[in-house]
Amino acid sequence: MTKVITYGTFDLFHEGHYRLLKRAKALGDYLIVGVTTEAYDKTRGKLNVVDSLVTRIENIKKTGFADEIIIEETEGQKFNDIKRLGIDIFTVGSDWTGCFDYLKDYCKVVYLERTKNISSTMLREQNSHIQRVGIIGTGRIAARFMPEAKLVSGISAQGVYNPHRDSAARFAERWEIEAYGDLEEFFETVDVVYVASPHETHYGYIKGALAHGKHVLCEKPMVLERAQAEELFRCAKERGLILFEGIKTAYCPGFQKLLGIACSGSIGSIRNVEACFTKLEAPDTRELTDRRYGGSFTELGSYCMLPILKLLGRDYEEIRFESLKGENGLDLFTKVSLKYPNGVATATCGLGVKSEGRLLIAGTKGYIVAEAPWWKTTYFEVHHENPGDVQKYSEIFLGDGLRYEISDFLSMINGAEKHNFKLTRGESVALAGMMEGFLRQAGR
Ligand code: C2G
Repeated sequence: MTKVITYGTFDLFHEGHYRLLKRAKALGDYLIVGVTTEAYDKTRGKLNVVDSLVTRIENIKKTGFADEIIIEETEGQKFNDIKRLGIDIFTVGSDWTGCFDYLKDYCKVVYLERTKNISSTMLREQNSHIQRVGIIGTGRIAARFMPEAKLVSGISAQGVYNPHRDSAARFAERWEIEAYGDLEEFFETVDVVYVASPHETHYGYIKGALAHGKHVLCEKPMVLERAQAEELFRCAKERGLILFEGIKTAYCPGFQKLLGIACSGSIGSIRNVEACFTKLEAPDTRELTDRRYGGSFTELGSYCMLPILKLLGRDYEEIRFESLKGENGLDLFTKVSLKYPNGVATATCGLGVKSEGRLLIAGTKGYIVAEAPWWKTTYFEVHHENPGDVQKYSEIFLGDGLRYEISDFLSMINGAEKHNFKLTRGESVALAGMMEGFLRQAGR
């Protein structure tokens, strides 16, 4: 008798799960399915699991493919199960290709092709919660989005669009999704859109996606003009759609904790915020060669302006940009100084100058400091006049951190949260206005 084992969460049970189990069963005579517990999913960083363990088990039972169902509770359990249960074949979807090769010493490992198209009919009949996401753009950030989206339950990567069909095809092959070179066809096949194309193309793509009735998650900076941001938010509101700017820091749990403490009064009234983010880039990267939209402020300014807007607000009296430019006129280093009625702030961004990337929040009773990479906040300290009076805080930050914004975007779509307080529309509009002011001053 050939014994086969497979594992998964099997949340919001769909066609991809069904086909996986069917083919797993066909690999042998006896199929064991390991179902993850909520606690295990939490430790491996899977967010938004909706169905209870009982429901997920029931759904697997209903398929009739499983001869036995076990619970997966810990990391490293697979190895022990294979030994204990006398398994011949371990199988899982090809989105995990290579990840379980270490089990090859103990049994055969088979990666079954991931189901690309979770058909809309099956979704309508069985489950309306899964959002099929289409990705616009095939660059580095789009590639980072893929493994992160996989760890958010309720979203399934459907396809990618790039006017350069070759790029779309290569990306699609790597991530086992569909490639689209035709925007109309792309919009017709997906439920939500993730915009990860060059900055200046965001406006057009968002407008198109909203016109097709799609919710949009857009990479920062969402747009480069205040009026464009206002128009797009208005358009989304009129159509009952979510338009969401993805500045990952805004959604990560550590940054939320930091804001909570900063606003709790423990450092008194906030008077000064200094945020610095520098990242040395190779000279041939888009950030340092796109003469119109590249440079340090358009690239990193959203991160640095975020804590300033969150803590001191949008009503600054003055804003001043000072840049050091490279030979092609792009800013390699930009310092933004803001003056508020009761406070001051500086944002420092660098692509060609390296500095201490730190977030410092000074108040009338103490200060908070978070060292680099504070934009992926995992640790910060609260200090007071007495140098011995220091509180230390840490918080989890999983993977690339995009999963937090994806998870919040989904919650908004599903109506769980009415307002995106983590990054409000007003704050996104203000950021677009700053980008506009900066580009105008730079003569671009
Ligand atoms: N799957 C698939 N096609 C899809 C979606 C999922 O073939 N469109 C497969 C996955 O590759 C996996 C199974 O269905 O083999 C269950 O998927 P999930 O519920 O997402 O579970 P996962 O996080 O992949 O768990 O220990 C857990 C396992 O390692 C994998």
